Amino acid sequence: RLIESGLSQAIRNGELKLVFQPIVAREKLEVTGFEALLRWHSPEYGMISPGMFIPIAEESNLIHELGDWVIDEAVRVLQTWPGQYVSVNFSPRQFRRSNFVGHIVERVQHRGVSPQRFQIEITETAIFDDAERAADTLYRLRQMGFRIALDDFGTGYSSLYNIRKFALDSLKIDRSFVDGMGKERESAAIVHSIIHLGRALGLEVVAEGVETETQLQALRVAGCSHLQGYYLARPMPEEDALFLAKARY
Ligand code: G
Ligand code: G
Ligand code: MN
Ligand code: NA
Repeated sequence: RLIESGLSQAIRNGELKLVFQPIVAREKLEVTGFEALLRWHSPEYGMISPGMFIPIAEESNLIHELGDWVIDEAVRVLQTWPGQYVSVNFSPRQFRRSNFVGHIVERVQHRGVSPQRFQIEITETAIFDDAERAADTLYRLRQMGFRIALDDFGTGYSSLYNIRKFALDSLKIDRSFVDGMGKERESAAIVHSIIHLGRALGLEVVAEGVETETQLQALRVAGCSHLQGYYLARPMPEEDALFLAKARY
């Protein structure tokens, strides 16, 4: 309750902001896009992680108000970059709202932003419950040119079923596999399998949570098309993202 009313106020009081983490291409490490990540600086409680408040917002309609704020803010910042895309996380309830496609089109395309520069990140949880409806939604979004990424790939249910059935552009390898790569054979094998699968299907494959030079090199050698993680760059404020976007494009 407390967080819920606090959060609603936080939106109005400007306590929320987005930070942006670069997603870079394998070869020359140029920045092709940025993932938008939500931050709440509460004057009362300090920094609160989205991992903490998104699940609470998800329990009420607040998730829509919050989500719309994120979309609008992401679109605003995106328009300052020369060509990169923004990748926005959507929670399952946002994705399942009625007329999700119309809603996104209105907030992005109708503001003169090319859908090719707006990536929708969803997890398998979002598409698992009603696969047929989800497939239809994704198909229509992709028809309009929006980019679709499957986040935390490998941790959800029926992963292989999902990538066969759904219109996607990108698979994001969950960082737990990247983290385990140098530790157990199993993680390394899973990472390699996802990379091969993605390539065979013509999808971009993004390794998340790259934290060391060793991981970076192993992933490049394995042919992973894109990389993201603290070793390359931490999530950064709008000004720094703009600087990087201009420098590297
Ligand atoms: O940035 P951080 O590691 O604190 O993010 C924690 C979790 O919150 C991650 O699962 C991330 O996907 C999610 N998250 C971050 N920003 C947003 C957002 O704007 N909307 C939604 N739905 N989830 C977000
Ligand atoms: O669920 P999702 O993949 O959207 O979560 C993204 C979260 O991962 C963000 O909160 C971001 O801060 C965090 N993150 C990004 N890069 C790294 C990394 O290299 N290591 C760790 N541990 N977390 C990361
Ligand atoms: Mn994500
Ligand atoms: Na992820």
